[in-house]
Amino acid sequence: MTLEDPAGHLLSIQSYLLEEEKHHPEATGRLTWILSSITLASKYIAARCRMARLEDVLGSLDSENVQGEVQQKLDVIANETLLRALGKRAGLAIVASEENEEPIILHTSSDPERPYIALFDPLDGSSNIDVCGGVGTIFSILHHDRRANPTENAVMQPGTRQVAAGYVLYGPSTILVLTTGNGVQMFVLDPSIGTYLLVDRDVKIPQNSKSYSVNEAYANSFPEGYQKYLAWAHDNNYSSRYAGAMVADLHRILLKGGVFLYPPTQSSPKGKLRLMYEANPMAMIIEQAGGKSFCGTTRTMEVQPENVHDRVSVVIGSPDEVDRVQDYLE
Ligand code: P6P
Repeated sequence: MTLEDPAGHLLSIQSYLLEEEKHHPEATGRLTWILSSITLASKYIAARCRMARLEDVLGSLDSENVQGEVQQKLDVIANETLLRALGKRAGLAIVASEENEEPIILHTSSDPERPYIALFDPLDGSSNIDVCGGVGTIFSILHHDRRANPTENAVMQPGTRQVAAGYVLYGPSTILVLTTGNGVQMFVLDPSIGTYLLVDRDVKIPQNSKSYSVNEAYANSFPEGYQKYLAWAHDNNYSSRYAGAMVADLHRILLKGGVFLYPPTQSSPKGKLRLMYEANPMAMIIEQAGGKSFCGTTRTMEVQPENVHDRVSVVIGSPDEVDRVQDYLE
């Protein structure tokens, strides 16, 4: 490892965020404070995931979340951890979670000291927990719109208005990938010192790769364009990888290239993935890394949300691979 190598520097995520602040004279430190609370919560969630079977927090509860999905015990633990970490942090006006029906208003819209909104999927792909599969936390930060009335309407902003986005992948190691609009940075948690260390700056997605990621069990109910694309991919020796957790699939695609698809299906005619706290943050990251993201033929980050839990279809990944899917959809 050399000093020219990002991993050659011993740079924690806190030091990176403070370094970034220097490029923004208008920075107040509130965004840094919010992002650091997310990193704190993710360390606790990572520890709970590692100990899940030993602490008997595997499996599901008898409850369902607002999505009508059976909640895993760790879904609730992860959600409560993020709410506890974020709820008391200066700078936040509203917090919205996949696990909560309504956004949580932390302060009235008149408070200029709270310029941000945080949205998150606390444990994406949580059904993988019981089988030690990859799971993740996805987060998105928006500017608060104090003119919104009622206040919770401030959340209804397209993804282009995101200030920051990121995910944490709880896998063989705990990886945090973050963008604040100035490229994509990658950190790895060193559990021996409890700190995320920078390992890669300005990550770029490969232009192309003969690999796609989709749940082909639903292929017969995909719209025709998607079926034609898959037939073309099968004829052109594409490989298929599907982890059942968007964070795990998209982290692989960010590093190795390829395309992730969640088309409309019979059971999810609008698509299954949530716009505000899954598709939009992942789209910001992938676009900042040089990739593309669409909902059908509309750029993901230009979709105007109507509800905080809106679902969308997704085609996201390497630019050449997304373009090829688009050719079959248009
Ligand atoms: P299916 C996890 O539940 C999730 O929201 C995404 O992380 C994942 O890509 C997708 O749903 C998996 O859905 O229908 O293939 O199980």
